[in-house]
Amino acid sequence: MRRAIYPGTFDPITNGHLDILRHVAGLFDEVTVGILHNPSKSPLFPLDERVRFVRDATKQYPNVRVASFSGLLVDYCRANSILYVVRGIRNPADLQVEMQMAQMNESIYPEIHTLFIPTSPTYSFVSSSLVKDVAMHGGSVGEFVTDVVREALADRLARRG
Ligand code: COD
Repeated sequence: MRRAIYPGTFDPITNGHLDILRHVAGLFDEVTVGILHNPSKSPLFPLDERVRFVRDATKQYPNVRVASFSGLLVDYCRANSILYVVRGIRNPADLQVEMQMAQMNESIYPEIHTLFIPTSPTYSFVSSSLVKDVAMHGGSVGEFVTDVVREALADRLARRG
């Protein structure tokens, strides 16, 4: 079985992430969206909410599963017989960082390979950070995230007063 992981923080998942996933779901038998659980970082959304957003956004793909992981990505891959890591590339700056990560991962676990997928121009400027920033300042983010995420961002905003 050809297995891949699409790892990330997904705080929260955006339509840019989903655009990459659409391609990957057609390429592999099983794709795991691997959500990093890193208690030392402080994401806006806790892990269980990020998992819920991704589950909701990927429910139309029968071969996509959602999991969280902590520790090294390559250790998760080794333990789950995953040989491909998929990453989205928005611009040259992404590529530079991603090349370094891919080479580090491959030096630790030589069986692992990273596939880079260029983002569609429609989403090349979208990031989780910018979406949060726009939402937190009262802007509209409906074209960048799912309805579930948009509502959760609005809810956060309302709770902040
Ligand atoms: N269009 C297309 N792709 C996009 C878009 C967009 N608009 N926005 C983001 N993406 C892509 C990113 O390029 C990335 O490929 C993926 O979506 C996930 O993005 P993020 O921002 O949610 O996730 P990251 O980049 O913070 O994830 C980093 C990891 C969690 C993968 C990394 O830190 C990791 O592997 N950590 C585990 C510890 C480890 O193994 N460290 C050693 C690394 S060498």
